[in-house]
Amino acid sequence: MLKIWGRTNSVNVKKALWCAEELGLKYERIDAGLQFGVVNSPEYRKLNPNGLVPTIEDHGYLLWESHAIVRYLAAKHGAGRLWPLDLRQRADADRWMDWAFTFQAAFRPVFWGLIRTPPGKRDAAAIEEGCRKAADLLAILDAALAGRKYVAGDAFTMGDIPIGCHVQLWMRLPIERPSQPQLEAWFERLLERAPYRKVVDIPIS
Ligand SMILES: N[C@@H](CCC(=O)N[C@@H](CS)C(=O)NCC(=O)O)C(=O)O
Repeated sequence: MLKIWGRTNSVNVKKALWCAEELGLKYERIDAGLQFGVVNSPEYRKLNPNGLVPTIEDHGYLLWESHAIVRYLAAKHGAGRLWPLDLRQRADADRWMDWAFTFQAAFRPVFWGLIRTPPGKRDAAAIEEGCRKAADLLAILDAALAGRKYVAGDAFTMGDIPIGCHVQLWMRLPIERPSQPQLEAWFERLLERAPYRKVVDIPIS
């Protein structure tokens, strides 16, 4: 059976879990990272020398890097659905997957500042700047979503998965957000999906 190492509140682990859920895969999840430790043990470092989550093992095949995991699972089990067969549609999906790391870098000070830093130690200026940069980037996605339901067209694909995990945090954190109607409508469409509600839209911690 597919094994997925990683704590459920990690945004990168959520990407692997959401993809597996969308594909209807059976998997075993093993807690690892932050309070669970595990990632610095010699045994885990043999699976993933970075000491990060997620990592998967699929019948003896080891893979780390969340977006590579999403691509692998989508290609293996979701050809013509999560994994677009049309080259340009797949490139579109790939584009938004890679872009999600650009968004993650800009947004990280906001998430870490508000959720993983005690109130007395927060850097308000860094949080504010992160919010501004994140909103500016999301304006690009908001515009791209005009006239399409999902990031790579009218069908849900792997391209929606990484950025969909980051946008859940953006939408649920107690921050001011500019009105971005296409982005909000897309988030509502993601919320209609049971796998998204199950593993992504969970309380933030
Ligand atoms: N680029 C990697 C980044 C992985 C990463 O930074 N994972 C974080 C969780 S989101 C982690 O392992 N942090 C250390 C920990 O949880 O102990 C990926 O996408 O898989």
